[in-house]
Amino acid sequence: MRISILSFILIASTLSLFSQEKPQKQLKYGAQRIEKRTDKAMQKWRSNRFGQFVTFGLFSVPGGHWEGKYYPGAAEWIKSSAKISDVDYDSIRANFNPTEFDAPGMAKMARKMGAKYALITTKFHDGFCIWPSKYTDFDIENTPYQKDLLKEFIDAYNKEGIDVVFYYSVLDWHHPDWRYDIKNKSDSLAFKRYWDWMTNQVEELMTNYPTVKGFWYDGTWDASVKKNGNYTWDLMKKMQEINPRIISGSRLRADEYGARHFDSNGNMMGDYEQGWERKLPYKRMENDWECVMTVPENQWGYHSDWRGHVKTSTEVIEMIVGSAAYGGNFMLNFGPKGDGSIRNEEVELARKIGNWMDENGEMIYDCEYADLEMQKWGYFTRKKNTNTVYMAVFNVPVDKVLKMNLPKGVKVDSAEFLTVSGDVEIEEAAKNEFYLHIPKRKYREPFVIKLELSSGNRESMFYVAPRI
Ligand code: H76
Repeated sequence: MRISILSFILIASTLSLFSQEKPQKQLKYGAQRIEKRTDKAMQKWRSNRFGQFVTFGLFSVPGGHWEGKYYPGAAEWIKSSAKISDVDYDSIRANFNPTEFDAPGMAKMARKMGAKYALITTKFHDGFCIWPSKYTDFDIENTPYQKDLLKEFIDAYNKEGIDVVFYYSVLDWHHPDWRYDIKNKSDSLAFKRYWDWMTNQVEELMTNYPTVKGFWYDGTWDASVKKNGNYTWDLMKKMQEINPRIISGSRLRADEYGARHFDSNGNMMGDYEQGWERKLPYKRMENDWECVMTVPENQWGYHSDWRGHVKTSTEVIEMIVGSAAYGGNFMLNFGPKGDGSIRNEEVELARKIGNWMDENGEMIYDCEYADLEMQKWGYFTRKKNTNTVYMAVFNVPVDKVLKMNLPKGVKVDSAEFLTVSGDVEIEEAAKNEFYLHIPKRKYREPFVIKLELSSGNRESMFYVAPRI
């Protein structure tokens, strides 16, 4: 009898262990929603897929060198790496005159590269603002340049049909009220003042540049932010009050337990996952996400002396494709020189990417995760809510046969090269296994094959249920 009661308890408790969901915490400052945003603004953001990131500020003037010394670290961090005093760093302002910053020319270059949206550093960690802000003197108004560079940028890019998102650093090396941690009452008062000041700046940005589509916050990893998750919630709410369509990455947010990006229940806080810096997931993702990538290993602001590996156009193209293939966006960073001009390496790279995007962009824009088993030759994308699937081939097999396993009942109705000439021959090699035979020749560039699939499932016109 005893044994049976004991085993009953054992079985019951084991069962409840398996059946019970993870305990959900009651959160006041967690995720605003569980589902993906489906509104027009977010759909547009998602369909953009490829963008340009521009990192520009006072650090662009020293360009990785200080007092004759070379600093190998990220050039935009030079105040920190070269231990530059506030007064000395401030003195860069006297030499900040980016007369070669050609916003219309840059916008044209970005459009030709295939960028549908752009991100620019309005205020980096150093606290310097590239717009005339009524809340600080540490801004572009107080440099020989004087003009509003941010306005030039957003106007020029919008004119080329490119959406603009603002990078804004929460961390601020310049503001006296910024705190890394909250250790006492005075820290907490100072940090509150800082947050109010920052909120004013965000409001100023949204009011003065009303076409801004979103905010890309950075520098939110310190204890001060983690201990004040409610502040990040308030800022998000404030932005939504000003513009309900505004888009914000997950990096802004922390909940009341200090969990960042994803709240203590595992739900994303913000409209897209913003943690993909210089890396890509290369796996199926449940949430919207965006990758930001540098051209050299780790330089965002202008560094006059790039060392180590510099990405080729083919590598970057593979990352653009690899992002779209897993339902994400990709942003390539540019660091204009102190005078505002764009270095030759970046001009050339943009041109090469643009040539490819011009021919093959059809497989990037408005495309999503195809929900097909990826193969070693490259990546699949699917035109949103259709049976049109694209294959981007980066590794051509020596026998020139591209193989794929498709879900049960799914067939390849047609296959054709998007831009290169020649025929693609379809072979149904086995159940659910298709081989595409392509002409036996040398392929010098990654190329795209467009497929029309049909579903064996009469219930659905799609080969798989469309996902948003
Ligand atoms: C760390 C850090 C910053 N976040 C990247 C987007 C760069 O701005 C880099 O300096």
